[in-house]
Amino acid sequence: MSKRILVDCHTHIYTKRLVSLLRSRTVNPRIHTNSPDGSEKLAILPQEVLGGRTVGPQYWDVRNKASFMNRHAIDISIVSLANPWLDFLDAPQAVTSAYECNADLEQYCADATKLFSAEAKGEVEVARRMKAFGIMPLADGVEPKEVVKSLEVIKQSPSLCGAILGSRGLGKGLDDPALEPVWEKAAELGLVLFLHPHYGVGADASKPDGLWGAQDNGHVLPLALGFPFETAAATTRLILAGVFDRHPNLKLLVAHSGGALPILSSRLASCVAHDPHVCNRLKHDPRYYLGKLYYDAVAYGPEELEAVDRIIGRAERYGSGTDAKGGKIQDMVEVGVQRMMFGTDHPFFPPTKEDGTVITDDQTETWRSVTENLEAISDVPSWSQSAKMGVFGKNAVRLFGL
Ligand code: 5CU
Repeated sequence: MSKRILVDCHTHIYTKRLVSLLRSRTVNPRIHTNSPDGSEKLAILPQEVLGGRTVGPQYWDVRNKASFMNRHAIDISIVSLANPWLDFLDAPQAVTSAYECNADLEQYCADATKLFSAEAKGEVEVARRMKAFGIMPLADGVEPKEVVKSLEVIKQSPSLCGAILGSRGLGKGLDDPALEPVWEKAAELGLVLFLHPHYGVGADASKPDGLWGAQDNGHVLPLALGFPFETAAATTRLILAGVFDRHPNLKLLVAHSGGALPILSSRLASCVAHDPHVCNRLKHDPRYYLGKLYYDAVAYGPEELEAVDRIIGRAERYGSGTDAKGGKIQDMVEVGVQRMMFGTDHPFFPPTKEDGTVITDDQTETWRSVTENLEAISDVPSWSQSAKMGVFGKNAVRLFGL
């Protein structure tokens, strides 16, 4: 059995330039020090009126990311900018900022290589250990040709192996026809696009004071439910707009194991089948397209991972029309799992103390959000050892050409 390689395909940072920008702002997204203890808080979610999450160097310092990787035996990280990316900037700022961020991300990876070279332990060649998703200038009013240009820049950047994006696109969502050249270019260049939520669907259940519910539920509702529904809605809009029919080679990695989409996919298929207007514009049953996507394995439980694998595997049955024909589910086991990849969501979800306070100095702690996701992969009953090795890292090595 070959040695395990662990690749973290879902791990975030803010570049130092973005941190300075967030510190200079008086409305969300911003970093402020208005909390009672005066510590810096990152307030990014749209309804987050008070507070935010405690931030420190783990959000921007490469030494911190390297220490986190070494502590958790992560061989390779593909870092991505954290939400809300450049969504909040005006068009000229977004275009300039995308160039700056992509240069800063390249430098971040170079700095990591220097750090890892100084330590030089581990099996993976140091220059391969830190990679990044680039960023496109997706904000209101940006010309699609600027977005296309950014993909060309990303393709030329040695450490960038795809691009992260949210669900807003140029302000009208991802099924905006203006984005057509973007999908075309990403598919042509073979770049993986990583779709990640920020706004939350159903987030309007919040109260004006930002407590999300009649009780103070902290960040639980928007993160656990709002995020996955947003991801499901954004991916569904891409599918229903025929984007994967026109660009079958488009590689889309979907955050949090596809959010709510896998479990709702047969309901989606039924709703489409009952709506000829929508049904007639698609080449396939909606479930087919789930087999064309890639999924992180940030689901925290073996049962959920197994269900996603089966649902993706089942998609093959819907390849040639709108009926379910051929292939038993058992035949499809380990088709889906080859499209799934380990992730941590670092530096979000840091360890907490028993009294509930967040541990901000995280240089020594093992993070539950990591161990839970590792154990979930190890514990999927139907996965062979080689399928698990794929999810730990080999699938990502293959997809990203690492
Ligand atoms: O804690 C949070 O708000 C987040 C976030 O904003 N983005 C993310 O990827 N994970 C957690």
